Amino acid sequence: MFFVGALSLLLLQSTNAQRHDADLMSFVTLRIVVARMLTPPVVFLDQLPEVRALKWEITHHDLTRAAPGYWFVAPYGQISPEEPTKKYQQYQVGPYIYDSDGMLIWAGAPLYDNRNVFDFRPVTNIDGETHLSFIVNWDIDYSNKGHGVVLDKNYKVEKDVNMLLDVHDFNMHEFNVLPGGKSALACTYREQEVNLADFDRPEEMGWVVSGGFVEMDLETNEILAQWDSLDKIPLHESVLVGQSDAPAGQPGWDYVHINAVDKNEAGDYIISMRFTDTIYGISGEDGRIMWRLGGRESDFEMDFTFSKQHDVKFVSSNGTHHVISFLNNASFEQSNEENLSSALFVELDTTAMTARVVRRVNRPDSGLTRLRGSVQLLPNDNVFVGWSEWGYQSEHAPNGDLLTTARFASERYSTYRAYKGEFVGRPTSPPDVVASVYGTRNDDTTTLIHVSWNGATDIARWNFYARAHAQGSSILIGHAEKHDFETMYILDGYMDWITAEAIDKDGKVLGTSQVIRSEVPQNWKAVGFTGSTMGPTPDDPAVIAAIDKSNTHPSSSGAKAEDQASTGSSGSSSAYADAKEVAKAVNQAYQVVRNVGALLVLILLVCIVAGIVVGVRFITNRRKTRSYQHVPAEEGMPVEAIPLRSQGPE
Ligand SMILES: *[C@@H]1O[C@H](CO)[C@@H](O)[C@H](O)[C@H]1NC(C)=O
Ligand SMILES: *[C@@H]1O[C@H](CO)[C@@H](O)[C@H](O)[C@H]1NC(C)=O
Ligand SMILES: CC(=O)N[C@H]1CO[C@H](CO)[C@@H](O)[C@@H]1O
Repeated sequence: MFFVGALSLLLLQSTNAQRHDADLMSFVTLRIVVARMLTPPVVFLDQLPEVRALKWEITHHDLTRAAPGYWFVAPYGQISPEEPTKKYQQYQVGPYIYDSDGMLIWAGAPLYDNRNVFDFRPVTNIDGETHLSFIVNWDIDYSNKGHGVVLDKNYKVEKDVNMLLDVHDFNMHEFNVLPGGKSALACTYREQEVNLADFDRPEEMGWVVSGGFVEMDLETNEILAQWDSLDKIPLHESVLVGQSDAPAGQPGWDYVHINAVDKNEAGDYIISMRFTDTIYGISGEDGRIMWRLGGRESDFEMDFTFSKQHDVKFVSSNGTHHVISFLNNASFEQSNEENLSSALFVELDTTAMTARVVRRVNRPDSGLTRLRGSVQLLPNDNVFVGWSEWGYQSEHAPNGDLLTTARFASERYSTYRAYKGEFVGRPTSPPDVVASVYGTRNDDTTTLIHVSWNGATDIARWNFYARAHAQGSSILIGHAEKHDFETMYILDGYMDWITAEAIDKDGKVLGTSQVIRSEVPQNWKAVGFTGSTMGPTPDDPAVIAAIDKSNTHPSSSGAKAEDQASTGSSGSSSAYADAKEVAKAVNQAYQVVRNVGALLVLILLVCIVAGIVVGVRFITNRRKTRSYQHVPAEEGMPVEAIPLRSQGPE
């Protein structure tokens, strides 16, 4: 009777969960549900992290000219951390790597327990390898102000720096690891009280949020350099506040809104202030403003305009002549000065004081990026632009041709910045395998294997092995090309003690899973099995493999059936047809389980009415399920205003 309850709960849960999540991927290997029975009989459902990565909508205009590499994004629903009671249970926000077809490579959400991260990027300037860096959001209980993290290719934390200053949080805009990886730049926001003399009101005081940056030592967490706008950028440069505005209380006028910082080889800095429409060159020697580009007090003769810019970076610089890149969103929440946003590459001559646009990439859908965004020059001279909202991003050839556009299938998420780059990922945990066995007769069983390896790149195919018993030798039972994050493999027979082996394109073994037992129905009779109540016993894979070699039974192995229609890239068409048959059989088996389950819901209800305690965690699971619908958005609030002001914990 109790397995009945367990089964029904499982079924209820899975049907509920599917309602509001068509825009999310789901996986067998990353969604592990274990039903355990104890004496006295109480049903537990242990649910490990469920990873639900975002799906993409992608248009490739010319994939042949796209730069090699993966996409690095950090989707979030709302910027501020959520209260524990409302905490979003499913793992969708956080650092994610995809390939250019939107295939998931790494779901990093479990690493920081579903916390928001920002500015997730590949870092190539430390040594010969690609590292990963990002900012982890502050804790809701304010036990941590957030931190900057660098991971190695094994996804191990290499550097983890805290924000030591008197600021509210580790600001979300920038974590810029400098060449060599010894230090990194970050933005700071500070609440300060100022005299309004600059607005000809010397008798008045008001609060402002100043903008600054720090250079932090990644080893010691020491602050190597810091700079703040308060005594450097007067109020009247701001386009957000005016001469006659009433003074503000805390947190104060967000009068500059720093959103990017970079450093050149000469040791000077470049910063972007969104609310002065200005890019500033800051001397590394004494912190003075060397020049202003744009805004009310531009020092340059310019052949262009820009406003509300983001992600200002040096492309090249020799101290006097610079090429810089930035996103000219030309707009913010309340108004726009231009009709569309663009990525700009500008050549600055700081001797003649001229600024010329050398490259412009317009937003492909002619829209406006009012918030956030990023621009990245790729090694092959393509430009990769993150337009931010809904993860909209595009890649452009040197001649301006649009190569790819993509966005999240979901409008519930955005990413602050988006990056592209090559990366080798070698997780230290083994591949994840799940196998299950179905069947109605002893001679008619099917084994369904799912395998994935979160974060592993370069897997070309999977080899599958089984054993006749725990100590049996491992026999190759088949292989499948990897075409998706998770690979499904179906074969005839009851295979057990299964392992999966990840193989790269040269045939090298990248990693091997642990030996796992195949899951079987809790009650074989209930799923229509006609043989003994004990169910079938595991087959000897050596026998099955031998049959396969003799080629009398093409469907028994080597046939691949994937979730989506197969690309038919491997296996003969007859093998594929056979695999489809097998897949159908398995589906029917699922169907049987489902129908049985529906009947059992009734029985379950009877149990509950009778006062029998079944499934103490039913309520818990319902709450988890419901939170699929709870996708927070900061309604009615200017998104960037929320965590960026140095407010105390709310
Ligand atoms: C910097 O580059 C410009 C243009 O390429 C060149 O004219 C100038 O002499 C260079 N300055 C230094 C200090 O190398
Ligand atoms: C923006 O678009 C409108 C209508 O399409 C046009 O009349 C206007 O000139 C454009 N403004 C700019 C600054 O390009
Ligand atoms: C093309 C362009 O950049 N347009 C506007 C950008 O923002 C500045 C300053 O706010 C406006 O003056 C430009 O017209």
